Amino acid sequence: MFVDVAKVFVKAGRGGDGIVSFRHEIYIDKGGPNGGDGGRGGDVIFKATENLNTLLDFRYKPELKAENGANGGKQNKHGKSGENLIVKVPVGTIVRRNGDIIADLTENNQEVVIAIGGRGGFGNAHFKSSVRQVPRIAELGEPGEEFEAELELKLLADVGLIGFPNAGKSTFLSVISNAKPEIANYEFTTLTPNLGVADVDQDSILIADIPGLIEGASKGKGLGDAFLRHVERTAVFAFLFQLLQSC
Ligand SMILES: Nc1nc2c(ncn2[C@@H]2O[C@H](COP(=O)(O)OP(=O)(O)OP(=O)(O)O)[C@@H](O)[C@H]2O)c(=O)[nH]1
Ligand SMILES: [Mg+2]
Repeated sequence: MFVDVAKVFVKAGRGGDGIVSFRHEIYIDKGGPNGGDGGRGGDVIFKATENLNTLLDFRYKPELKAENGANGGKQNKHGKSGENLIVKVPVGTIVRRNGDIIADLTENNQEVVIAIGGRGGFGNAHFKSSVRQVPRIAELGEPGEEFEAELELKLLADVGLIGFPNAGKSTFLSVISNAKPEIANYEFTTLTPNLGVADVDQDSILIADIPGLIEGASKGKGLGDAFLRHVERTAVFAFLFQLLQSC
């Protein structure tokens, strides 16, 4: 199934807490503070990949959480940082937060931090000074960023094939590229975009074939016009017309 919009809850890891601890050694009267700092919370990172072309996975995984940082330990032990969560998204994914674009992943392997992990808290060892030899305070870790991210996929093709249903768009794509789209002699054979790669000299171009448009599509007729988002960013449109109408 092809899905080009999705909402996911992203939650970066919480920073670990710093702790209060003092050295306890037999021959040392008053041990100094040795409470370690908490580790940093993991980030939620989106990574674009050419191997995906739908946001379908996010329908089943609506919550994306990175790991929390661990608390600090005795003997100045620094808490372990939380692992970053790396989430693969299709190239062409736009991420919004409250309607504002915060990321547009247009390149293969591009990575963007979507939600930042919280800072770990300082342990009491951090607060030792000449005037404060026995600090009994430590900080709590900070929460990671969390919010609902709105995802929209706008495929990034070089050429967009547009036309009435049954005009021969998918046939054209099947001839000039490696794609094997469904072809049939009825309207709306193509229900979701097909992508094909065509080799041109030493280069290759990406071609998108989208469902046919009929008059009134902007008002929802046929399959509507929402699929136009996938050819919004193409450099070239190719309009296909049927020259001979059999009757
Ligand atoms: N005679 C002739 N038939 C063609 C040509 N190109 C496509 N067809 C036929 O036209 C019909 C529709 O072709 P498709 O490629 O499925 O058309 P489409 O524009 O993708 O249609 P939708 O996906 O429904 O929008 C099929 O039966 C094709 O075999 C052509 O150049 N000449
Ligand atoms: Mg088609």
